[in-house]
Amino acid sequence: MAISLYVFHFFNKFKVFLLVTLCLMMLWAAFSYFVDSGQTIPKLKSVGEHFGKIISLEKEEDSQKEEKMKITEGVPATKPPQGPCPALSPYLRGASKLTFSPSLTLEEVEKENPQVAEGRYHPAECSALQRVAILIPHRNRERHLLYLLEHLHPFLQRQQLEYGIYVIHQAGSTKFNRAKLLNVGYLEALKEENWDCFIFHDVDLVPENDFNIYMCDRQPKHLVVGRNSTGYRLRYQGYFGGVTALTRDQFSMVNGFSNNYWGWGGEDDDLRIRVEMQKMRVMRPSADVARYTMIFHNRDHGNEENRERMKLLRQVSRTWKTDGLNSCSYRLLSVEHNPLYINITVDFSMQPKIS
Ligand code: UD2
Ligand code: MN
Repeated sequence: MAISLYVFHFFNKFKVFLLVTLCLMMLWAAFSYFVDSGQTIPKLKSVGEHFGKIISLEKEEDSQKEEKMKITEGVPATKPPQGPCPALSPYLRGASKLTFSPSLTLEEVEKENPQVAEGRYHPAECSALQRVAILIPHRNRERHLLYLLEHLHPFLQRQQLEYGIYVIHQAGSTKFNRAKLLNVGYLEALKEENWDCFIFHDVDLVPENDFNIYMCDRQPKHLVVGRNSTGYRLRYQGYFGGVTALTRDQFSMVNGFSNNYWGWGGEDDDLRIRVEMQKMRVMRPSADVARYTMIFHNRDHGNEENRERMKLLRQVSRTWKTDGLNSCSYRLLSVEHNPLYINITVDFSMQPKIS
């Protein structure tokens, strides 16, 4: 009895200590079981390894990114897809008073138009509604050409057009042939771009109002209602000279201009007759917008009045099918891509002269 009382008393006194010891022994047994079966440590090890891999992958990606950045430095990022330009450009200003400085140089005009390359431009912010080729017949009018380029480039850019300016230069001293030069311009320009619209443009006519839009329409357009030298009034009802806009198809449908008008006059009326014969109707913008300044000039040497023109005009219905784009022969001397325009030089000296 005394012994049993002593044992009870012993356990009672040390019960907390004994319980803790028991728990520790059980934990150690469990731990050593896992260590022996090889489960715990490898798992921990693999997590560690994976973690290490993530860190090293990130390092690798960073270095690849750096490498890529080095390679693409200076190359513009790929452009986001562009929507069409608005029907009416937000940059239009309306009427402007034109000035022509006698000291202006081509270099100055080039500096003013850094976005123009080899005579061509397209808007950066949207895709233009039409691709327009401006065709300018030219001989010995350098000053006029400079003034026209000065005003026309910013004018066309404000209209958000994709465009190219072609100057078609007649070499030699053969009688000037404006219409044939324009046929050459059309044929040569189409060799380098499938232009939608052609603007046939005198070198000495500068547009005064940028609401006079240099785009083609469903009908051939005559853009000069008035000019300073004629009190801004239409010269006569069927007048179709100066600046006209025809689509690629409209111009091809009439077989282009006649090639047979040597010297001054008649070729513009001939084109109007061709247009009317195809049941097309000449359109004009409103008179307050279709205004031009014609830089003053005298009649050029080599462009004397064509006395045959009335006779030729009476024959259009018989001749238009065989005289035009499909019979335009010429000797191409050069095509030069200058910063502000494409210069096409042709020789017509092998052509029969009518005077
Ligand atoms: C009118 C017409 C023009 C044309 C011409 C008759 C207007 C505003 N213009 O112009 O479109 O029908 O009569 O042919 O009504 N050129 C040269 N160098 C020359 C000669 C002519 O570059 O030596 C070019 C130049 O682009 C000039 C165009 O041909 O603007 C028309 O010649 P113009 O200006 O002498 O004739 P003009 O003003 O009577
Ligand atoms: Mn003129």
